[in-house]
Amino acid sequence: MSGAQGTAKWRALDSAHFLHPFTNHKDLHEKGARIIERAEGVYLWDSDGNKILDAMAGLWCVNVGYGREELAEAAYRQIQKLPYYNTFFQSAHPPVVELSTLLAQVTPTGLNHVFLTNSGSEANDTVVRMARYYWACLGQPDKQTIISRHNAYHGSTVAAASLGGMPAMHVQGGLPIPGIVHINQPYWYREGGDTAPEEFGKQVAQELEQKIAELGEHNVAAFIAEPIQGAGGVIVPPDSYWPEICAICRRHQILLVADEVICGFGRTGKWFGSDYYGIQPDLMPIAKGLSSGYLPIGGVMVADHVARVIIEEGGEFAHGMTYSGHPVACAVAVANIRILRDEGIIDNVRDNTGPYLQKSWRELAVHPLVGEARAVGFLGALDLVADKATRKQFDPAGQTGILCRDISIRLGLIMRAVGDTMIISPPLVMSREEIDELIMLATSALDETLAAVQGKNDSRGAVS
Ligand code: PXG
Repeated sequence: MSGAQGTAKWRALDSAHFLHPFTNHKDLHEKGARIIERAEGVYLWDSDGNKILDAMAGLWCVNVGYGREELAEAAYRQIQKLPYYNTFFQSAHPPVVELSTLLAQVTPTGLNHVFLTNSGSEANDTVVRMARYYWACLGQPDKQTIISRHNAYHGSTVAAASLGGMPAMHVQGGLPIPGIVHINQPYWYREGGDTAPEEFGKQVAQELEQKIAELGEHNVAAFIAEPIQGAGGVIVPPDSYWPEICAICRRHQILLVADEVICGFGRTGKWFGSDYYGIQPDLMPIAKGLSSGYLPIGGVMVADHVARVIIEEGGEFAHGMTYSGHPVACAVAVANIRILRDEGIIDNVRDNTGPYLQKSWRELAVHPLVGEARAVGFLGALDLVADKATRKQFDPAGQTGILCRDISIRLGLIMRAVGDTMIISPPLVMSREEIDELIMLATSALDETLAAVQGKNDSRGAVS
């Protein structure tokens, strides 16, 4: 069944049975879900046959684009040969060893070990346990507290949501768990006021040092941050931020955790956000682009000096999942990394399509609705404002973003709204022509949004 009838059937069954993540179900049941049936390259097709340009790469993950036969074949071959075996009890299999070796090659220098998980959330749960375990192995069991940032996103399990700094997540389920505290984020446009960006970057980084002093260095295990905050609104820190953070972590002997779940595997035009900013992390969670989302897999890259302690000083690290190092997911991740490497996809983002996208995207700053347009690699954000001169936000906050998102999707472009910030994270294989289409559609979405907020147009892009 296809077309309107098919859509109605899928929507009815979806409403009847499926509980969606991060969704207000009452709203969804009134509207009905968008049913995506297939995809190719950078395009999706919904059950009504609409073709949609996916400027979010699924959920920041389909880095090599949709429809890569090599990945389907890698999965098929591995399922035939060995669909599952565990990596507990002193077992391994070729795909997990191959992936671990390949990861040691493509990740920053000194990160030559990996602990594998099934998602970014599990990777960050692993970070919490491993960082604390590391210090315990070194005879410093009080070094337990992990410092994170307000408005960070590190996942949705209990520990990962606690690391995250999203108030809406913390109020549900009594989070954060003990031993996790937050400092401010380096969001200059919304929080920097009259302070120059570089000065602001330094100031917020120095909050880390203040927090360490307040807690006592002997109680702090680690600091965790995304090189560029993704789900928080593609927040690009001022250049002064990361060097200061790195220096503080070294000065005080606390582990530096760079959450590369979004920034990893080419998103910034370098293999990792840590390469982009010159960060040398001690632990580095990865997921999403690791398999381009074709199968669920995540992990934590572990620096040699941390791995040495766990291997030589520890006994058994009592942590792991049935599917840690799942052979089929590993085989797909290996094939995916080879595509990224052998086709020069990341270099192309760095040298060709990335600069092209960034230039066009930044030009959207002339639009009356756009306060700031920022972009790095294949990540972009537009902060929508009611008044450009004062950076005044819309009241109520968030509705204009949702309006713009709904208009955008109706026009055939998946752009995501974080409050009143529009964000993109396209597949890394997007061509210049497809970028032109993205910019054209985003411009139309902004124009229609402006007309709607000015009340000139009874837009069909209803607020959800
Ligand atoms: N770290 C970061 C930096 C992430 O962005 C996770 C960890 C957790 O990964 P898993 O695989 O457990 O989802 C993420 C995930 C959004 C959105 O709305 C972003 C994520 C997940 C779901 C929604 O932007 N990022």
